[in-house]
Parts: sequence; structure tokens; C-alpha cells
Amino acid sequence: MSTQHSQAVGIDIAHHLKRIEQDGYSIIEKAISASLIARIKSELAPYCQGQHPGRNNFEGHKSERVYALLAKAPSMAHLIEHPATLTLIDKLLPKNYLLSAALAILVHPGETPQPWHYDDGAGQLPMLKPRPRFGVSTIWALDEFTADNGATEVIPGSHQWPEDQICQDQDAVKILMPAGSVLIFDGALMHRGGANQSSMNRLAITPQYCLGGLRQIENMSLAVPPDVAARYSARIQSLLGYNVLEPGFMGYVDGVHPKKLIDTSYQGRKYNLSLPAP
Ligand SMILES: O=C(O)CCC(=O)C(=O)O
Repeated sequence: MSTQHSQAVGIDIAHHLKRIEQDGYSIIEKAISASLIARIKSELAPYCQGQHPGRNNFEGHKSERVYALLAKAPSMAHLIEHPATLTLIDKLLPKNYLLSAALAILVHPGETPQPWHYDDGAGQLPMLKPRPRFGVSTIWALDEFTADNGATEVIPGSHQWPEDQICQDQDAVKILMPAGSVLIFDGALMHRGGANQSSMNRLAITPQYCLGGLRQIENMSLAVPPDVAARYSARIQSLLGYNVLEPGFMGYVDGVHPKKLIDTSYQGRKYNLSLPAP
């Protein structure tokens, strides 16, 4: 690991990778500014007016969730392509990984603990834990995560558990972190949103990433229309699905690279492919 690179993104990469391998998670404190937090909160405010409480115990009956964030709150891109988290994920997943989900979770006072779960369940894949890593998740604290306001809880080491191992609440560790910090964890780590016994809301944003060959949890191609995707960076576009797996061609659209849909001058891989007219 080059120290130069570590300094470039302001974190000790080797330390975080070791923590994620061993415990399943690591924390980068205060990775974004107060002004970015304020901007994201103001972009989210129209969607957090108490109109859409969670529909089940998982979403949380006293929580509000906002999905399809890149179609609603453009500043979210700063979290999704944050240099520190992507530098780590670049080491944890093969290239051309995808953004699997990106949602806001506003936990209101009185919320109960979420069921224990892991994020990279990958739907119907017939492969039980322990198994290779399918994904990496992040949870950004936009409010301080305290002992009583619903901080995320994790079970250290549970990313390596067999599928049927039961979580015991006494093994849980609360992730206490200042606003602007990010929890980064192996997609197989058991975790949950905690109970909010405070009088304040707790806002988190959770961008989650998965192997390029898996289906995304949120159907990003439909959640973020092409004309909106076109406004973002090449990295965000690739995370949304405007990429092609190599070797091979998984991800093609009508025989060509999907970037052609949003950038007609794109001259990426196989741009000169001359296909017969349909
Ligand atoms: O809100 C949290 O702290 C965790 C939420 C979570 O893990 C999820 O919904 O997948």
C-alpha cells in the first residue's frame, strides 16, 4: 500500500483494510464538511416531510426512507464517489463494481431496533455464507450517532459466520461517530439500525456496492433516468451501470457500450463496432 496514496485520500488504507478483513468493518471519522452535510439535508428535506413512514419492521415504522437518491439529491454523489471510501472499495471488490443501493434513512424518536441482517444477500444466488465477498456497504452519519439515537449496530466478525448463525444482542457494538463520519463494512456483516430512545432524528445515507456481475438491489437504470445519469461524473455513471465487464461484454446495450446512450461521442471499448442496421 503506498503511503503516498494513503495521504492522497487522507486515510491509512492498510489499517482500514485490515479492520474490514478481520472485524468486518472500519470507521473513517469526519470525512465530509459541515457545509456538505447541510447541503445534502436541504436537498433531502422535501422528501422527509413525514409522508412516507416505513412500511414494515425492516424499513422501520418510525423511520422515513428515501430511495433513488441520485435522481433526487445531486449532492449525494459526493458520498457515493467519496475518494476515501472508493479507494478502499477498489481494494475490496473487482473493478467495474456497481452501486447496488443508495438510500437515506431518517430514524425518528421511538424507533425500535431493526432486524439483524446483512446487505449482500444477492437475491436468489445459491451460495451460502461463508463465501467470497459479494458487496461492500457504507453508512454515512449526517447526524452524530450517539448511544441512544439509533446508531447502527454491528456484530464484529459476523461477516465470516455460517449462514444459520443466530445474532445475540449482547454481542452488538454500537457505531458511535460524529456527523460526517462513515462506517464501511463487508456486505456479509450482520448489522441493524438501533433503537432511537432520544428526542432527536438520526439521518444516515447508505450507499452500497456490489460485484459487477450481480443484480443491483435498487434497479439503478430505472431509478436514475439516462438524462439524469448524463449529468454525473464518469465514475458515478459507471457505478450506476454504464460500464461493461471485461473480459466479455456483460452490460452492453444494443450491441454497444451503454455510455453511448448518454454520450454519443463516447469512444470506449468497441466503439467502432459496425453492426448491421436492425
Ligand atoms: O439505519 C441503519 O443504521 C442501518 C440500516 C440498514 O442496515 C439497512 O436498512 O440495510
